[in-house]
This record gives sequence, structure tokens and C-alpha cells, in this order.
Amino acid sequence: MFSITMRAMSDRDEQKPRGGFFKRLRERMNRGRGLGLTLGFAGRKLDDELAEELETQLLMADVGLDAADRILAAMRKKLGKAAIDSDDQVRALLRDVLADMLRDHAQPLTVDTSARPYVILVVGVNGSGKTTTIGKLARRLKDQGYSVMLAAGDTYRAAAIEQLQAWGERNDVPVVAQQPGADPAAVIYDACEAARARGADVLLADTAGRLQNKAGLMAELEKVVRIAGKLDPAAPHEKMLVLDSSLGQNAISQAVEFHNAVGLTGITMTKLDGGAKGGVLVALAAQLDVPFRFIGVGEQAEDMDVFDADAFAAALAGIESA
Ligand SMILES: Nc1nc2c(ncn2[C@@H]2O[C@H](COP(=O)(O)OP(=O)(O)OP(=O)(O)O)[C@@H](O)[C@H]2O)c(=O)[nH]1
Ligand SMILES: [Mg+2]
Repeated sequence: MFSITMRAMSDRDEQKPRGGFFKRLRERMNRGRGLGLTLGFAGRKLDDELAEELETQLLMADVGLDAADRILAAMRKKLGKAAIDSDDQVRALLRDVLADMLRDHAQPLTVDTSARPYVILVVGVNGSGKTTTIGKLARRLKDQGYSVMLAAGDTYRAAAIEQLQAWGERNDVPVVAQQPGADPAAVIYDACEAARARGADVLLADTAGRLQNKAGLMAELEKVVRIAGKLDPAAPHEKMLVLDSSLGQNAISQAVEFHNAVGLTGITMTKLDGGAKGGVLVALAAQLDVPFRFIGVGEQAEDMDVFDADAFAAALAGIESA
């Protein structure tokens, strides 16, 4: 039992990613190359010509034009007319500028245990990693002492329900599910009731990413949000978008669409262990005022941690330690 009603999921020692996680992020993101910049600028000044070269490299890393311009302006301000000493100097400068841009977005998820259940609705297009993220989160929250339940709100495929049940079994967490084809809003309503009856701290609700058309998907999500609010007007307390970071600029348009439809309260980025260069988070930070919650660097439960702006900026800049 918790003696206090509010507890940050990331207490002091939780806030910084464990050294092991930074190492994994650093090694796996773009195979250790972060943004993948070539650099080689020692002896040159950051003049228009060099700024253009750097801008091209940043755009190749999915940073987007807005953010690339901001990065360059900040670097020019810091460097002035001085010649660049070394690549290490550029990397350190880049790390500082990126961390400044990302810091406001590093707001860890906070579970309000007075809600019972604190409802986390997970949305995103198909294949982005929603169900896997729910499995990882269930494990993490359980390890932190919360009682957790899952809702199988993706009713389009039997396999989706089974996938969630497998995560439930693995973590010894109850799963509320109905038959394939059931109304997702009804499943989530039932799950909210069941979680309330059991006094569960957190309910993690899965949703489908697959529908014939986007308008249908968004209308379905709006209904789920509305119905989840029937028992507790504050629910869903977290509307978390799960985004595949290897989608580049497509990830930005997805985020904007989901935000317009349901009003996101958090974003979790997955698949930073693939070919993704991570720049998409910088582009998102420049365009959308939604906090980053977690980042995923693999398929296992431990391959996810709280988003940390300084560590992430260091990994993007290709610096060895956070
Ligand atoms: N490499 C890697 N794979 C991931 C990560 N997160 C999820 N995956 C994999 O991506 C695939 C899709 O993940 P799901 O969790 O099923 O995605 P979903 O959004 O629930 O997909 P739908 O239910 O079809 O909408 C699975 O094979 C996962 O194991 C990650 O951070 N890194
Ligand atoms: Mg799924």
C-alpha cells in the first residue's frame, strides 16, 4: 500500500537512465553513430558554407528544417567567428544545443495512485510497438510496486489479444479481454470497472492501429476516450502515442494527426535500435508540445527506459558517455 497518493514513476534514482541503458542506446542507435554526422570541420569557421554542409547532414538525420535552423543558429552564437578546434568540440557543442532543445520535453510519466485505476491509453498506427510497449510498461510498473491490469482494446485480430495475454502471463498481470470483433470502447469500459473493483493502481489499455481508413481509426479512438471517461472524468489520464522512430518525417505527421484527434499527453518512441538516427525526436520537439515519456531500443522488457534529454543528446552527438 502507498502512504502517499502521488508518486513520480521516476523518483530520483529513476530519473537518470541506468548506465547500462545509455550504453545500449548509444551502441544501438544508428549502430553507434547517432545522427551519423561526418564532420571533419577542424580549422574552419562556421560560416554560411559550412552551415549549409552541416544543415544537409542534419536533414539527412531526420532533424527537419525548423530544428536544423535552430541548431545552426545556436551553434553559430556559441562559436562566434572562432575557428573550430576539433570534431570533439563540435560534438560537445551539438550535445549542449540538442539537450537545450529536448529538455522541456523530458517529463516522466507520473502515476496518480488516487485514481485507482490510473488509465494509460496507448495509441498509434499498426506495427509501431504499442503492445510491446504495454508489456514493457507493465513489467516496469510492477517492479516499482504498482498493481497493474491490462485491457485488450485491439479487438481486430485474435492474435492481438493473444499477444497482450502473453505479456500478461509473463508479468503475472491480469488481462481483461473479449472476443475478437468486440467493441473496443466496451472492452476498455469493462476493464476500467474491473480495475476499479480490484483496486488496481494502473490500467494499461491497448488499441488497434489498423483500420480501413484513418478517419475511422480516429473516430474509434475518440469514442474509446469518451467511454473511458464515464467512470472517472479524468480518464484516460495518459493518452500515450507510440511512434516508430525509423519512420522519419512520417512520424511527425502521425503525431500531429493523433494529437489533433485525441489530445496526446505523452509520446514513447520505439525502435531506436534500428537504422533510425534519432533526429526525429528533435524534429518532434521543435513542432509539438507533448512530453517524451520513454524510448525503446529493442524487443525485450528491459529495452526501454525513461527519456533523458542529456543522455539522448549525447547519444545523438556520438559522445561516449552521458
Ligand atoms: N527492434 C525493436 N523492435 C520493436 C521495438 N518495439 C517493438 N518492436 C517490435 O515491433 C513489432 C511490432 O510491435 P507491436 O508491439 O506488435 O506493435 P503494435 O503497435 O502493437 O502493432 P499492431 O497491434 O499491429 O497495431 C514486434 O515485432 C515488436 O517486437 C523496439 O523498440 N525495437
Ligand atoms: Mg498491437
